[in-house]
Amino acid sequence: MASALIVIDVQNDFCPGGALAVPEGDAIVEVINDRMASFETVVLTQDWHPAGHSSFATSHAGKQPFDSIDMPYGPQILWPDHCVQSSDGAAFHKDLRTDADLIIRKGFRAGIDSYSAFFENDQTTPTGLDGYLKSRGITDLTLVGLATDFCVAFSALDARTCGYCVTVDLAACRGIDLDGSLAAALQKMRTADVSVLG
Ligand code: VGL
Ligand code: ZN
Repeated sequence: MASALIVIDVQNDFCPGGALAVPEGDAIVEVINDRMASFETVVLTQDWHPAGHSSFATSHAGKQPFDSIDMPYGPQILWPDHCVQSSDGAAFHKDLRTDADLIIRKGFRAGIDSYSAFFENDQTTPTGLDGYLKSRGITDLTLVGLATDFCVAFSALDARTCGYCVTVDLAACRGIDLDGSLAAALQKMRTADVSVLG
């Protein structure tokens, strides 16, 4: 059994003071750094949008952040501009250990969002992470990071689809919780046999 720690989107824009701040988003940084010591393989993900990305409310006339729209691939929540490529907001939290084996960027195509570390929001376009992990013989994943109810949950569910044994460690996650999204995400993960700790 080979396992990897997947650290989702621990970036300035998701921390207090950031453009899409997750409450207590920075409180998990030291917890995650500690967890890294227990894994031989560590992967970081980085939300990485071009300016004017289609997931930004500012790209749609008359829309506000947290409105929903229909995209060709399905419904999409609109967000404040965040994690714009090479901006300070897109950088990892300054205290996060970044000596990882792989950093995978996602959400870099203008017309499609990518919550999951495995597939973009069309649920079809792969990011390449599955191939990386499988070719290294990794079978078990522990997911931590931001936000529990979006990028962590979507990644965990796709990881189950890809056949991994998946744990989400809630002590090292924080959620956005938009209209009950946190409870719904926890329920979906448990139903999909994700081991939800905490
Ligand atoms: C995320 C909303 C938009 C996340 C990323 O990391 O959970 N949420 N982009
Ligand atoms: Zn994003």
